Amino acid sequence: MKMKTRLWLLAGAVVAMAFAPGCKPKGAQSALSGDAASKVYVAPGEHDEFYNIVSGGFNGQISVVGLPSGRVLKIVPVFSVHPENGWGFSEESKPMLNTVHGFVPWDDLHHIAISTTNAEHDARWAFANGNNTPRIARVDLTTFKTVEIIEIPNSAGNHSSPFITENTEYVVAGTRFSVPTGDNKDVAIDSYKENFKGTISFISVDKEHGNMDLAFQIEAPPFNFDLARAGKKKSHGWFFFSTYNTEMAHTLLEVNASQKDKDYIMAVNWKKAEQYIKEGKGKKSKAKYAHNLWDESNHTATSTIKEDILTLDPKELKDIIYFIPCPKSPHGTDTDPTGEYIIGSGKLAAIIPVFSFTKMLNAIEKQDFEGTIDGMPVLKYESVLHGEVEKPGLGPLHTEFDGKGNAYTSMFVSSEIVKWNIETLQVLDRVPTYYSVGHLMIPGGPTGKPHGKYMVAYNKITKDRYLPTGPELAHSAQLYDISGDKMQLLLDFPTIGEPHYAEAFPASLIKDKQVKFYRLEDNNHPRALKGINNARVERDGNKVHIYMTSIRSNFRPDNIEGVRVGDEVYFHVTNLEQDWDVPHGFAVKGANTAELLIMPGETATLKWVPDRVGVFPFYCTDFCSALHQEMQGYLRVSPA
Ligand code: CUK
Ligand code: CUA
Repeated sequence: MKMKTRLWLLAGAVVAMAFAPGCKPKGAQSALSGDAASKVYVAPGEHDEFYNIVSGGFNGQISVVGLPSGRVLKIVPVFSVHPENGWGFSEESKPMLNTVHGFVPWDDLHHIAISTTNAEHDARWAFANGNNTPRIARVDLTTFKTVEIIEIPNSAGNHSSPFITENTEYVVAGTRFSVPTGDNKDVAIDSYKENFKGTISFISVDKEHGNMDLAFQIEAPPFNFDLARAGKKKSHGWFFFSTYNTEMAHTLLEVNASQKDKDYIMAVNWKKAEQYIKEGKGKKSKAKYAHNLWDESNHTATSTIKEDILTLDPKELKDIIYFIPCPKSPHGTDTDPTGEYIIGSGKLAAIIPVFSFTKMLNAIEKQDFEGTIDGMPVLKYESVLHGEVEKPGLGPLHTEFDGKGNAYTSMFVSSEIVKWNIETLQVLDRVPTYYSVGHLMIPGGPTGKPHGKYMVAYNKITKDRYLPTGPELAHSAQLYDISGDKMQLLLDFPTIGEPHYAEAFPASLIKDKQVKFYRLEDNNHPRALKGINNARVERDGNKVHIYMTSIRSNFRPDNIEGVRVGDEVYFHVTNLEQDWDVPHGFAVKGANTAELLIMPGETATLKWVPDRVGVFPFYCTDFCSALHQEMQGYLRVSPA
């Protein structure tokens, strides 16, 4: 009882401080060191050492940042439309944002997973989650383009994703919000415990092309699942999900989901689950989901609605799920580079528990359980525990690793990062962050091969770090040198959107694999042109197809007549350039469908239904040559 009161007091303090964020960490000196500038200076013409792939949070995008400079290199639309390049505006790209609810062009993107082989970054793809309308996207890192999005059925609040297994066999997603499963969901909300379910989805990834497929789902109790990690090396074949709201509350979670001193880490034996699926033990059911694929050969996306699902029920198959008690409302689990240690980050806990994979296996073998949940074994905290990090700070959220036996945990409430030794559990160093840090990132940090040179803190509160820009401020990232014993602050840099997780990998992995332009002869778009000769206008009923070319510095055709009010006009613009870095833009006065940006060798389509008579100029929006300003034309619209 006494224990409980203390935890409640702590929880109260945590909540109170969480409502007063942005206060400078007390007693903490700025860790800025004298030679910081030279360590982040990337001379003009030089390249950064690492690509940092950063989630954009509520903007639904990914930004690509160079490290150590902090320079933003690109913004990639993922669960968003993007006025910079016409993504979500062109007819070809719209299907990428299709869902069973129709076109959903904005979502909330929190986490990045970079593909791995043997638990090391191969950096072929970046995976990212859409939280709100549950989706997982795959971004091709040779084009930095979103090439696939798969919707996740039987899920809501897809926060607990994407996490990958060590050879990118699967991308995995857990439900934040449990929901009634299947397509028929009209049930009373207070029938939560009976009718709502958690779900863990295993999405297979094709080794060669990366294509995703919903392989199977595992039913889970209606807990809220938070961040997870796959086991690696010795723990390859397992998955570790943090859970909260194991009270199974469906209202006022702030209070009702913080009652118990411990929630759980849910350990999933996915190799076993995979075996059960192979043995035909999956139950067939239906729930619709969209699967959208970008085809680089015709520069066009297609969206397919699927519905067949295979589900495993761990109430019957009792050896796929085990629960490890974990204090308190954990926000994430992380597995160290060896795969032996599993770290829980209870955001309301006063310690950081470190679990041992070996001990977990022993406990399972000895059937050393303290009980069951729906028939699934609950292990004993002490028998799985390696040890606890004491007094780490307040509000532990996320942990990364340097590959030298150390872990680094972000402390949201006390605004600091704490470095500790995984074996001895001793706190070795702490540095303040300005201000409340959410995720932190070490290049290669979640893999078996971290590059323990830099660490980045992605902070939630910016306050006074930059020139003020009205009510909305850029979020702040901070770069630290972690090559020595003490962490040293090197650089503050503003970020795009609200970064949550990010990953980084050596630029050498991909910089020579970048697609510079698309070969015209490989362009299989049905409306593509291979040269200027076939530029033309074709009418098909009320549809007008304009086969247009763009090359420095003209459009053909550039005087278009014969279009009538109410026609569906399709501008199919092929960029004939065959050189790096020569996109052309396309904009028509009054077109409420916006603009295009067309890469060299690519065809893109702008659809517009003119609603009035007139002559409408169009022009290229991307400064492409000395005669860019001459790159224009007219569309005449006559009465219907
Ligand atoms: S969450 Cu943002 S700080 Cu969405 Cu990964 Cu932890
Ligand atoms: Cu083409 Cu400007």
